[in-house]
Amino acid sequence: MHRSQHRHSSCTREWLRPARVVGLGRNSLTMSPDTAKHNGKVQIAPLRSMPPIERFTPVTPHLAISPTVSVVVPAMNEADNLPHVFATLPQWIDEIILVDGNSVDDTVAVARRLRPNLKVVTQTGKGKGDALAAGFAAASGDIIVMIDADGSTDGHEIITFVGALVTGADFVKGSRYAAGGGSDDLTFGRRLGNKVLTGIVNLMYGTQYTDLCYGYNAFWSRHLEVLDLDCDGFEVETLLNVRAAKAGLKVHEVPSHERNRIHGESNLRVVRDGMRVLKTILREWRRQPAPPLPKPATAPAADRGVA
Ligand SMILES: Nc1nc2c(ncn2[C@@H]2O[C@H](COP(=O)(O)OP(=O)(O)OP(=O)(O)O)[C@@H](O)[C@H]2O)c(=O)[nH]1
Ligand SMILES: [Mg+2]
Repeated sequence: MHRSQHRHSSCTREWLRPARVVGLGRNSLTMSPDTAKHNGKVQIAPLRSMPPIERFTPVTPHLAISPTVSVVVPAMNEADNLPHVFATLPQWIDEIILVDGNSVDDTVAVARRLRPNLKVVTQTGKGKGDALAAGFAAASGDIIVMIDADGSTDGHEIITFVGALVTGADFVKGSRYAAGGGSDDLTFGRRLGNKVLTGIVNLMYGTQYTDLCYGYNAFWSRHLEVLDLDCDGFEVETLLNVRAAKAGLKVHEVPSHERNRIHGESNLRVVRDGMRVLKTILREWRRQPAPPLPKPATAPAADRGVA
């Protein structure tokens, strides 16, 4: 057999054997059998459970994902901020759901003008928690991302949340305190309150959260049942974080930078809402543990939806 033919056939045989990359040297990749070097390029054998290639949406020049992504935006009188917020949302998002809190400004009209295919949900109850519950119920994506409508959360960061989900997390928390995160918005009082409340949750639930009351989070929609959102106000993020821990979800934190609200007034009242958060933490402690995790529909998250 000609030498080059021999090289080619041994390479093909190698390619057919299942396995994974086992080491990355300075100039070389140590391969175990489901990778192979062909014409100088490393090739990785397709995973058995991978969806067909048409199901993948490119999200960066280096990454394509197969799960669909819904973004839920609670908004109450945010007409002036929505153009800024929507301008940061990436094109590859499958669905945007605006949950209108009976706004008295042009929130809904502005949103529809910016994104004609937007889904609008008008909440029937009161508060951000109620709005998010309604938005989550209306979402059809495999992944749900929640962001604020006041310009404080940046849609460009969505890829970081989605990236953590497709590589194995069940629930991803934005954190202003993780390395790379920050806030232009936290006053001394809010920072202190958030720190104390985060510490209480970590102590009670064995978590290692660095942030608790932050509105930028994402999760697989299949976990909606265990998250079982049933609250009204700004305690909503705490409830999600505590329920995720109680249900044994794999929670990752990703750094996020919170900006100041661009226009309008905050709806948060530090003492009132701080007390609601504390009550939520204690009430959840007294309640039954969350029901067991649902079985994944197919393979583990890390095996699905990332290319
Ligand atoms: N639909 C709906 N949205 C709400 C309600 N309350 C707050 N929101 C939205 O929830 C998001 C967060 O509310 P903010 O008032 O900014 O509260 P915050 O971010 O904790 O406070 P700041 O840091 O001061 O902005 C914003 O997009 C609000 O428009 C509500 O009752 N219904
Ligand atoms: Mg805000």
